[in-house]
Amino acid sequence: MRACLQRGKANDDHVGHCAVAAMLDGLAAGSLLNFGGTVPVIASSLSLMKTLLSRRTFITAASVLTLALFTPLAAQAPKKTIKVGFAQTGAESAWRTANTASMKTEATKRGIDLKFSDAQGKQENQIRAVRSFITQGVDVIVIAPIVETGWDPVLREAKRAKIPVILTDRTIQTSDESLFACFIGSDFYEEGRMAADWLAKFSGGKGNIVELQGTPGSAPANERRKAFGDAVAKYPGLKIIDSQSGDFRRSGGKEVMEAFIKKHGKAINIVYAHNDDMALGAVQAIQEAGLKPGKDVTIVTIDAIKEAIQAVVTGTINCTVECSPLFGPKVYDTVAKLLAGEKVPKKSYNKDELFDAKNAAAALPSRQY
Ligand code: GYE
Repeated sequence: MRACLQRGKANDDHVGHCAVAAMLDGLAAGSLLNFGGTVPVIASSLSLMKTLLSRRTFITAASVLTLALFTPLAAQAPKKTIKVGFAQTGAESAWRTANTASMKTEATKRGIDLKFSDAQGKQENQIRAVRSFITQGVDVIVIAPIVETGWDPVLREAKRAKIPVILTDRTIQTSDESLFACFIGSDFYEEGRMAADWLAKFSGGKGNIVELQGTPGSAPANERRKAFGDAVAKYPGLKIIDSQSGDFRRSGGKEVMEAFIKKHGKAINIVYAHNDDMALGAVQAIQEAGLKPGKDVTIVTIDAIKEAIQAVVTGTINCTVECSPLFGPKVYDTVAKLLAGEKVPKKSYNKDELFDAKNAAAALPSRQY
């Protein structure tokens, strides 16, 4: 109303507009919101307006007011587009490609404005992306943290800007859990345990193992390594004779496996890979060395991408433990809940399965990634 007066335009329509604006001001302030007390206030306001305004202006003003009063509030306010910033690790594996696709497709489906950043495997790029999301004023930030440590400073910046952070896929180490709203991912320790228990049974508790580790310092590499080590320690006949990182990449798995074969030759009975891409790289290296993967060398791995399940059916991989990358729907459900002020579980994990020669063929046709 004040703005109307200051602008100083005195024609009838403008005054009428200002009178309605004043009443809407009152509405917004809550004075007219209670319908029990609304009628007398409206009546007296209307008679005051009648004396002040021309008939034409009054009719226009009154109908605008009626519309404003009886249109539901939700219909009056234009729906705000939710902005989400997603700091992805990179594109190191088929798992990652499926994860990115799930996040992008689901955002489009829901009309979410997704700001996507690919950190190309470097934590500093991810941190820079998070800072830029803060500057852009997104509603929620989602991070798939490449490594576990080093996140506190940038998470503090997000907290100061009052932007909730969802960690997805990989966990972090922090002394202050209030720096993130929640974690949505898989239980990597459980995956490593499942792989080791399956192997213990399949091998009869005997064999020399080489391990292909994921990205150094990442939660899945740390947890899958620890769980597998803890479990095989119970079988004196199972020995991990070498362990190197292939960075979750197919090329990395192949190169490291070539080096292992050069070093240990036929002493290798088992490959444990932290992901399918490295396992598929190792399959190539074993074949090129003139050996039969899946027969001469047992291969157990994690992710259960379609190509690995196909390899189980073919017989070049023996077992793959599932780790679903399809987090899009769950992440955006959580975004909606956080923005509505609802409580969400601090940590939620997928339930994962295991595929070997017994169930791989049946799983193949419906596999989504
Ligand atoms: O196993 C691997 C990917 O963090 C769970 O990262 C993810 C892992 C997944 O590149 O294939």
